[in-house]
Parts: sequence; C-alpha cells; structure tokens
Amino acid sequence: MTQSVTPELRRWIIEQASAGFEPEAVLTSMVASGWQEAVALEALESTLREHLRSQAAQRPAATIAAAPAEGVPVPDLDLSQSPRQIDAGDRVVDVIVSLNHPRVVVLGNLLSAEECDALIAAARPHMARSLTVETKTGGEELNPDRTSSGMFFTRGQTPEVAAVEARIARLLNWPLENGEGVQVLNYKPGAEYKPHYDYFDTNEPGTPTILRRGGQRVATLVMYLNEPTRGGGTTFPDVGFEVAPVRGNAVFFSYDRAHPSTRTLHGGAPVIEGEKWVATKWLREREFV
Ligand code: PD2
Ligand code: ZN
Repeated sequence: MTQSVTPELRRWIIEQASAGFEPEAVLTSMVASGWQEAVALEALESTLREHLRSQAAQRPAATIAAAPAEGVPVPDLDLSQSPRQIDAGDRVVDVIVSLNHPRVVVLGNLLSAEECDALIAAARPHMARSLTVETKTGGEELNPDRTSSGMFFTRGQTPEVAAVEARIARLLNWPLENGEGVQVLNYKPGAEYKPHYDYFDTNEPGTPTILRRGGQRVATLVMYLNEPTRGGGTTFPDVGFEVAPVRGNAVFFSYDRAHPSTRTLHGGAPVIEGEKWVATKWLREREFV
C-alpha cells in the first residue's frame, strides 16, 4: 500500500529535530510506528531540507564557510569542439548557450512534446503543495520561498522517465544511478521559487544523513515541460542571467563544491500569466540509493 506524507508528520519531524533528536533516531521511530522506510526517509529528508533552507535564509551571510580549495568531478557535456548539437543516444539535442562560471548550459529539444505531455499527465494526480511548518505555533505554513506544488518519480518509474534518464546520463556523462528521481513542479500565476542553492549546506546538522544516499548534489537539470505566457524564467542572480521556459528545452548547471563561489544561486521567477511545469533532475556524486 502506498503511504502518503501528511502535514502532521512533517510537523512532528520538525518537532523531533528541534528537540535535538538525531535524524537517525527520528527515522527509527517512524519505521517502528509503521512507516515504510523509503517513505519515512524521503519525508525526513524533504522536511528537514525545507526547514533548514528556510532557517538558512534568515541567517547572516557572515556564517558562510570558506570555499574548499579542491572541487569534485561533476557532470558535464563535451563542448570542447563547440558543437551545435550533441547526440544523446536516442535524440539529438541542441546547444543554445553556455557559460563557464557558473557552469550553465541551455539545451534545446531535449524532450519531445509527447514526452513533456506524458510527464505532466503522469505527475498531475500526485501533485502536493510545498508546505513548511511554523515551529513556534505548530501550525502549517505555505513556504513563501517556494509556492509551487510538486511530486517525485522514482528512477525508471514510467517508460518516459526511464528514457529521459538514460538520455540525461549519456548527455552529461554521468552514471544513471547517480541521479535522484525526477521531480515535477507546477507553478500557477504568482508562484515562484526564490533564489537558492541546490547543494546541501554542510554546516547543517541534518546534512550528514542526507549525504548518506549518494553524497552531495553536484549538478541540476531543469527541463521545461510547457510554456507560461509570461514570467517563470529560471534566473541566476549572481550573473544577471535568465533562461526562458520553452517546452522541451532545459537548463543544466553544475557545482563542484557546496559553496556560493560556484555562483549557482538560482531561482524560478514568478509566473505572471499561464502556468509553468518543469521536471528537475538532480545529480549526486555517487549512486543515489
Ligand atoms: O522551476 C525553476 O525554474 C526552478 C528554479 C530553481 C527549479 C529549481 N530551482 C529546482 O527545481 O531546484
Ligand atoms: Zn533549484
């Protein structure tokens, strides 16, 4: 039977974390009270991630650690010969624009219109509004930084998901197993995703637990499944760069260290008219289990 994560469970997770319980202990008691381990782990991770993100947003910038001197290997496309197109196995993908710092590549025609529609159709019945919990009152709050709704596929969950994942692995020269499940997000007019980093903050107490599933995130691919009429671009505020959401296109960016020096601060600008659907693929250092 499929178990779904309730706002009450999320509130309870934050209460446990705020009371000083280690994530491992919270996970153990969730499993003991009948939650499937995979569901419990996902609920734990996503709840703590959102919670830590909202806390981090309120902290002064002075607490940011120095950048590690050595970066790690990251996914990348082979652009050494400045190709206009790249063979991704089952599809030829267009290279529209690339930057080196931050490493950002805008891709055209990564997904067919049929694949975009199939991903939306498969995701639509499972969309849930992103909530965060107000720890002072115990009430639920809509996360003001992230007003979209979303869902995760597991790796290979549908034929379209599996095909897209294989294409991404070949395109970005990165093992398929290192990918998280595809996340689908839907933004209605006014919804946005405020600028943030996708890597996990190494200063946060919950991060070691998150990293057990495959290490750090090292790259992101945001795939546009439809086209809002106005607004909804993906922005990179550090470099004044904005990617227009065009159906089938995607923006790739990588970060070789969990640090702002990567200049990968990015956000989803508010949708002004129409709605926006994206699928995000995050890539980890190692196999994501
Ligand atoms: O929807 C977007 O444009 C967007 C922007 C920033 C998605 C993400 N981040 C993400 O899924 O991490
Ligand atoms: Zn992001």
